[in-house]
Amino acid sequence: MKKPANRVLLALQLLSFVIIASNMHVIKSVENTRLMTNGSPYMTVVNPTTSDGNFTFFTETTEVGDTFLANITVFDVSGLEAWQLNLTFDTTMLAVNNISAPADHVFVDQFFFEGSKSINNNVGYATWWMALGVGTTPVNVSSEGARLCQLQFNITASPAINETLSSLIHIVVAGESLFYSKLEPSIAFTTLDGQYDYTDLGIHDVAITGITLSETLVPQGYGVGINITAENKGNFTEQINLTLYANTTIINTQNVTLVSGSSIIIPAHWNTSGFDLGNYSITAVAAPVVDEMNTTDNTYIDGVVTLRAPIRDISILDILPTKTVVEEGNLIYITVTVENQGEIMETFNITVYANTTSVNLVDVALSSGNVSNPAIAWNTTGFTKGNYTLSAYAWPLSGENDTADNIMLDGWIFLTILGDVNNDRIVDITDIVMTITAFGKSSEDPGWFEPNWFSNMDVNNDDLIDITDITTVIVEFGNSW
Ligand SMILES: [Ca+2]
Ligand SMILES: [Ca+2]
Ligand SMILES: [Ca+2]
Ligand SMILES: [Ca+2]
Repeated sequence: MKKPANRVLLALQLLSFVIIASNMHVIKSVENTRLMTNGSPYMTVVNPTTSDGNFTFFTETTEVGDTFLANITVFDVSGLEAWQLNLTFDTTMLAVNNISAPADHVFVDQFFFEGSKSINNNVGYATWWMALGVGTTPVNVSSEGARLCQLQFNITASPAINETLSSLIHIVVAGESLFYSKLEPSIAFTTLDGQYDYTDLGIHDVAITGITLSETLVPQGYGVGINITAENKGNFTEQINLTLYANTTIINTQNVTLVSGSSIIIPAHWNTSGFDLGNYSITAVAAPVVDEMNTTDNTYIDGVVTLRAPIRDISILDILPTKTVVEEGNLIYITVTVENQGEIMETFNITVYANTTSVNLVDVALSSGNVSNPAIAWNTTGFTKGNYTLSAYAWPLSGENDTADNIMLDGWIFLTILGDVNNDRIVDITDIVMTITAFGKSSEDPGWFEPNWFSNMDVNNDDLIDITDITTVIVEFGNSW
């Protein structure tokens, strides 16, 4: 395009125009997503991508060195013959690479001049101007708008985590600088600056990174210790809601707070009571936190727990009557020692027999590994005199394999007449001597039971051998059967 000398002169004159009307209204708000004009002249910084004045970027998709375009656009202008632009920006985060005239710029169909472009990325401004040649028709711009020029910005700084770097892309107006933005001939106009925001939102990312099982072959009903390693891979303190599954059944939930960059081992416990026998895959899931993008690492599947049938085994260890010689019709107690040798709490019955006759039955509740000594009463009323072999039988449990130890035959009891402490069917001097010899013994003394059975001389069953017992045997002297 040719630039005759007289038009250069006009352009130079334009540069010396005085300050335009001082009542211009500068619109600072950049929250609009749609440019609103009211029919009066208007100059704006427009993001060609969004068609508004906002230049919003995030570190997820934009990095230092990326560029973006900004249009300088005017609306509702009549008789435009020249424009001049001074645009400022924050040099700590932005630089201008270039100012150019887009293919549809406002003077493209006319004969025009352009000034030299001035870009200063140290101070932070970019200036340019264009003017129509003499004899050309001034341009009218409708509310559809027309572009004056286009700038390419370069992003030069990155925000810190959770920070936003912001800069106005500011149209300098009269009164702010000697070189300011103008529309000629002396067209008053309002402006809308661009708003640049570059934000690092930070990352929200929690993860489960490990599962450790206390054991993998477990008697059903036993507890399983499960340690879950949770990690906060993001930039914020997070509340982690953890759910543990055995196959698809929730077995535990946890809630822990974890600061950025840290990991923690969360101990959990699975009570396997009520779960069927078999294999269970253990899964830990951390619920996604707000704005979490990477949720694939929130689920961790590791380890199989096999629930097996618990071993059930009870055992009779001993039988001990309070005495071996009993007056016919008396009540005596037989202490049965029983052990739960299995893996779970058991409730079962023990029957005590005299020879083959059941004399009593008791319920026993016994936790795993423990021993109990129930004293089982035998009321001998109705039993004929004579010798009875004692036995105790613990009724086998469902699934109990070792039943050989559930029965024990041990000891005997002789039912006889009162005073026959040596069970030879007669009350004679031997019984009297034995009772006198045991005088003073009590149930606290050694030999009360085995091996001496002093208890047999306690004929009135008051746990003490005294004159009453001796007198009783003397009174019964001579009786026999
Ligand atoms: Ca995650
Ligand atoms: Ca057994
Ligand atoms: Ca005797
Ligand atoms: Ca006594």
